[in-house]
Amino acid sequence: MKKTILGLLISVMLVMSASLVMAAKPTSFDSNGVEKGWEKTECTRIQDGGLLDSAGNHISVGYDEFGYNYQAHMFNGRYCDYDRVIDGDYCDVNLIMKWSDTWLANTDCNNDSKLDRGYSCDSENASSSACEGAWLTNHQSGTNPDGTKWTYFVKIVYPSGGVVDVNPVDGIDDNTGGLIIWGSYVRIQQISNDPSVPEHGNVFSVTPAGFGYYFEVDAPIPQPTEPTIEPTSGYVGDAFTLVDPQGRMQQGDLAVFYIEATDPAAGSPATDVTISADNTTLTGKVPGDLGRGSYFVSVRPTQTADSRFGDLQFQVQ
Ligand SMILES: [Ca+2]
Ligand SMILES: [Ca+2]
Ligand SMILES: [Ca+2]
Repeated sequence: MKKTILGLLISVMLVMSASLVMAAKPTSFDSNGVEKGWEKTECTRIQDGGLLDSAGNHISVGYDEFGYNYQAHMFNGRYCDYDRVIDGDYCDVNLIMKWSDTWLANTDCNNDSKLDRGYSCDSENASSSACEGAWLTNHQSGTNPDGTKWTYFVKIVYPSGGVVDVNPVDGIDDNTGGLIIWGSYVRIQQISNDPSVPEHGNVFSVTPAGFGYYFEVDAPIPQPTEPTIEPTSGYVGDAFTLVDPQGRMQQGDLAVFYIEATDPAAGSPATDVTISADNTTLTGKVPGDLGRGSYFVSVRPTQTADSRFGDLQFQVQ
């Protein structure tokens, strides 16, 4: 599919200029008296002015005519305009890109009049996004010849420690399992919805695909937190607390304990169950008729209904 190929080609265009000269004081010199170190100066922000694109146009805060909003780390426009030249191929494809500050910052801190890339890895050159904490997403959409709509989403990251493709040499990063792109990056997730193919949902992802797994900071999309139960073991009659940060429980739900690999509908509901008003917290007591063993706890509206979310393990002593 064309859109898949497009997805592989897109990157954020580098903003460049050589016009802004910063008044940085030299702090060290080589044996010939040539400056080799400069005082750290304030970073130049877009709103300070002076940062230019490759065509010599000033960039400013907000969206430009192409669809870039460098201040917001976003592009929202036509695919054909991502190269900062209006028109071209695939103008009927909508494109949204987002990127981390490590991928392309909204400041110039090394005073070369370009927005920085990978500043935390190379504060002197700051010209390569191949740096831990760099990520980019593409979200493309369009209309097929038959009138149906398609969407395509891809998450690209710089993997911690860099790409390794040695064993086996197969274009897949040995550490993350992600598909290697542009030599230094991996695609950790691709989602396609296209009735003409057909494709519906996840076509590829490493596990887990959330950015939060790869980077402790700078995660753009908070991943929903899965439910927990505390404690995870105890005696019959013991109190327990089950928390679903997503608030998917409903008043009146049951917390059914059942032995692994048996039918939950034949399990035993917890006693003294109460659910908080915000539907995030269920408290109850381990049912009194359970023997020792490994159980699962299913939160469900009725004994025979589906679980609200993934069942949780509990060990009865
Ligand atoms: Ca173009
Ligand atoms: Ca720079
Ligand atoms: Ca490999």
